[in-house]
Amino acid sequence: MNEHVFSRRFFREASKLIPGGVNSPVRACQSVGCDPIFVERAKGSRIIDVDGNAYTDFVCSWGPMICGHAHHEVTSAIADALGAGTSFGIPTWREVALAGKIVDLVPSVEEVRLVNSGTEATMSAVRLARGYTGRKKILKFDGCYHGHADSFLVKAGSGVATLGIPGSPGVPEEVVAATLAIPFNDADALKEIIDRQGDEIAAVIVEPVPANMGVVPPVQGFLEKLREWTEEKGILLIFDEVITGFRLARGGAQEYFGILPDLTCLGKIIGGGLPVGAYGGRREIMEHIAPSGPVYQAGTLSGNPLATAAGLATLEILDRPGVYEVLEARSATLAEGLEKLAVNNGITCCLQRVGSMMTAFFGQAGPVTDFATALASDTDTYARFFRIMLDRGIYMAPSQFEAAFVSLAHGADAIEATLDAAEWAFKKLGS
Ligand code: HOZ
Repeated sequence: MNEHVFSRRFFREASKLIPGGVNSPVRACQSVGCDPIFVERAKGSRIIDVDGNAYTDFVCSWGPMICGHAHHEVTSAIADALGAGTSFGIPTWREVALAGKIVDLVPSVEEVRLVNSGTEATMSAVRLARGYTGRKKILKFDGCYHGHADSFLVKAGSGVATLGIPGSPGVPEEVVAATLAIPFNDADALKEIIDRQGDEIAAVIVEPVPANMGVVPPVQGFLEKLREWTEEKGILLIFDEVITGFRLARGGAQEYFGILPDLTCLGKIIGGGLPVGAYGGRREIMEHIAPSGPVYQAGTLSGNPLATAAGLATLEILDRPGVYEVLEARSATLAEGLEKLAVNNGITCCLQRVGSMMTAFFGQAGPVTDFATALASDTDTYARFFRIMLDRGIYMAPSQFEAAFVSLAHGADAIEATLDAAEWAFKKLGS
C-alpha cells in the first residue's frame, strides 16, 4: 500500500490557497474518490511523487509528453534556449522554424499563428471564422471539449463532464444561444441543423477523434459528410487537433483520415511539455488575422523561445522513421491485453483505441459512440479501477471521461507491468 503522507499535506495546504486545491479541475481526483498525488519529478514513462512512490504514467500531462518525461533531447534544447533569454516580445528564429515544421507536416495548414494554449487556439480560430464568414453561430458536438472559452462550455466534455457541471454559469445567454450542439456521430442531426441554420453558422468545430469524453472514434463516413456538408454551405470546418495533432500521425487526424479542414487547432505535443498552442489553415483565411487583416489576436509570450525549443525538439524526434509504428504496436499490445483480461475476469468493459490513445469504458458491453453513451458508463467501477491501479504503481486518468496516452517511453516492460496490475485490478473488481 503506497503512503501519501506528503501528498496529503500539500493537498490540505493547496486547498486553502487554490480553488479545489488544483490549477485545473481535471487534476482533482474527486470523481475517483481520493486526493491527488503531488509529483516530485518524472523521467521516461515514470513519475515519482513527493512521498517517493513511483508510477507508470498514462496521463502524460494530458498528451504532450509523447516522447516521455524529461527526454534528454527536449531538456537540452530548452537548456540551450534558456541561456539566451526567456522572452523578448520581438520575433525569434525558432518561431519560424516551428511554423515551418507545422506547415510542412500538417496537410491543410499553409499559415499558422502560435499562441500559448489550446484554449487560446480554439478561441482565436472561432473568432477568425466569425470574422471571415460574417456569421455568428458555431456548431459543436456534445461531449467534445475545446478548452474553457465561453462558447465551448456548452455540453462540454473533460472536467465539465467529470464534475457533472450543468450548463455554464458565467457564460452569457447570448453566447450559449450562438453555440449549437448536437450528438457526435449523428449524421442525421448534422444534416438537419446544417439544412436549417447553415447560412448562419460560421464554423463547425470538432475533435476528429473525441478524447475528452473518453476516446470515441468517428463512425465510418461521419467526418466525410461533415466535410462535404460544411463546404456546401460555406461553413468553416475547424479540426481541434490539440490532442490528435502529431499523435495519430505526423499530420494528425487529418492525415490519418485523409480529410482536410479549413482551420486546425494545435497545442500539447507542439510545445513538448511547455505552454503552447497554434491555429492555422488556408492562407486566404489566415490572412484575415492582424496585422495582415482586421481580426485581432495577440500575445506577449506567444512563440516563446523555451516553448518553441521544446516543441521543435519533440517534432524532430517524431519525424524519425518508425516512431508511429512503435507507438501503434505498444498501444495495441496494451489495449488487446486489457481487453483479454477484462473478458477473462468477467468485467464488462469496452476498450476503445485510436492510435496511442485509449479508454476502457466500464459497464459498457457495446461501443461508445457519443456523449450520451459515454455518460452511461459505470463511473464507480472506473473509480475503483483507478485506485487499485494507483496502488499498484500505475497512474491512469482520474476520470472515466478521459484518455490514456501511450508514449515512446512506454517500453515492453512498462506495458507488461501495466497488464500485471490490470489483472490484479480486474480480479479484485470481479470478486
Ligand atoms: N484536454 C485536457 C484533458 N481532457 C485538458 C487538461 C486540463 O484541462 O487541464
